[in-house]
Amino acid sequence: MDVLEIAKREETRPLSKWVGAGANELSADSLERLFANEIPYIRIPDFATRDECEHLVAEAGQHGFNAYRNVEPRIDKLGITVFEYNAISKRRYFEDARTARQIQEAIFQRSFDPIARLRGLIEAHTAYRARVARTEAGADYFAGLVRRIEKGTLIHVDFAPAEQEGWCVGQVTHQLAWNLYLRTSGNGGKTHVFQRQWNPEHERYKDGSYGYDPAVSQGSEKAAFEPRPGEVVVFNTRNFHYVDPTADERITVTSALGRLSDRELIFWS
Ligand SMILES: O=C(O)CCC(=O)C(=O)O
Ligand SMILES: [Fe+2]
Repeated sequence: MDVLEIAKREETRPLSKWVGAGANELSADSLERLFANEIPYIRIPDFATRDECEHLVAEAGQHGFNAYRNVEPRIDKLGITVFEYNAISKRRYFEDARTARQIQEAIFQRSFDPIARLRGLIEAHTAYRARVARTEAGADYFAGLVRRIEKGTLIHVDFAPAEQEGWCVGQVTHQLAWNLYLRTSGNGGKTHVFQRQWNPEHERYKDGSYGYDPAVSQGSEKAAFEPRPGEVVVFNTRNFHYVDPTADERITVTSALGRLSDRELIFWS
């Protein structure tokens, strides 16, 4: 093999290290670097005030949380996810999405709407338009769970092209998640992100539910952050990631944020 060919191979070898550190502002540049997997996350400090966060928690508390099916350790949430409806049906998903949206509207109206705020930031600081995902037939997805992850998560990825075959959200080219941290504790609850993106050969590490054997992340750099109330953190969920258990409460509002084209982003949960 000649030198040129070796150099070419080096170029195409997947990165195992971040090129840069996490960013502290959402900009056209930081967002592109997140899509390109050059940086581990974008933090947006003071996205919401403590008061706004507490109001949202109080309003969400008026409604019943439910646990993800077949997820251990337990994760509670308000709202629905496409992932759960793989085992039910698309028709039921869009029926249930209406009810979930009504409940969410009631909560956001009495506190504030983090999706509208994030969309505003994206459209002000980048060239993308952002909207809640919708089918070609005009059915709206649900976006924006209120979620309690207090016992931690397994190592996993969230990547619709691999998980949501036949759903239009499965057409995204890149997938991020944003979490607005409403309540956190200084005691645990860190989020860890590996510089390793899911590909089909990783399926042999799958543990039967949504988690993967930790060996899947061997040899890749890891970044961690300890979230603070009021901040939004955005990261690329095609990377393997997990959350530590916490001794106290850990509540977020969250959704996926996918890139459909070089102009268009969609939200869904
Ligand atoms: O709660 C977090 O910090 C991240 C949870 C997670 O796995 C995700 O948003 O995809
Ligand atoms: Fe995740």
